[in-house]
Amino acid sequence: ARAVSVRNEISYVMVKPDGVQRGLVGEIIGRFERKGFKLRALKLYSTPKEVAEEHYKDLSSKPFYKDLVQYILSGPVVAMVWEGDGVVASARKLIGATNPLASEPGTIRGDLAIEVGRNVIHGSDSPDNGERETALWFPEGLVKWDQTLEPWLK
Ligand code: FUP
Repeated sequence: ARAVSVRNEISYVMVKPDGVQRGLVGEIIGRFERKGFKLRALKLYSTPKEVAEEHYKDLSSKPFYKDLVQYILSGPVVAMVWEGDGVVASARKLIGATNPLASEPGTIRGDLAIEVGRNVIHGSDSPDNGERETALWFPEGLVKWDQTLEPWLK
């Protein structure tokens, strides 16, 4: 039997406006589904400016911060929360390195992007940030799954 986890780890994952406009939403969601994580929230979303600024507040002193916020506001995003043991680190592996030219082939950025300023997808960088970002983007809360699911959807 599976060990009882201390908490259900969640990652905030977002298809950025370029990914939505390029029609990559299905491709990206499919990779997380096939990996086996559990989808807990999903919406197509016109990001409010305050949410974009809060999301990237740790980068507010960076020279690219203004362009980054403008990019995130340039069109709708697909906001998601994925759950599972180790989902934060695993999602980062699926996503690949921040700079798509340095991302390994087989990763989302490695396969689908070339520019750091248009890198298609976001994934939380720690379980704490998974919680923080989820609360920011989904104040309405997550969707509960029925507890009688098949065992591969833990
Ligand atoms: P990541 O966690 O991989 O999204 O990377 P960071 O948190 O370091 O950066 C957040 C976003 O800032 C990146 F997705 C893209 C953008 N960025 C730039 O535009 N230029 C840079 O030099 C670094 C990051």
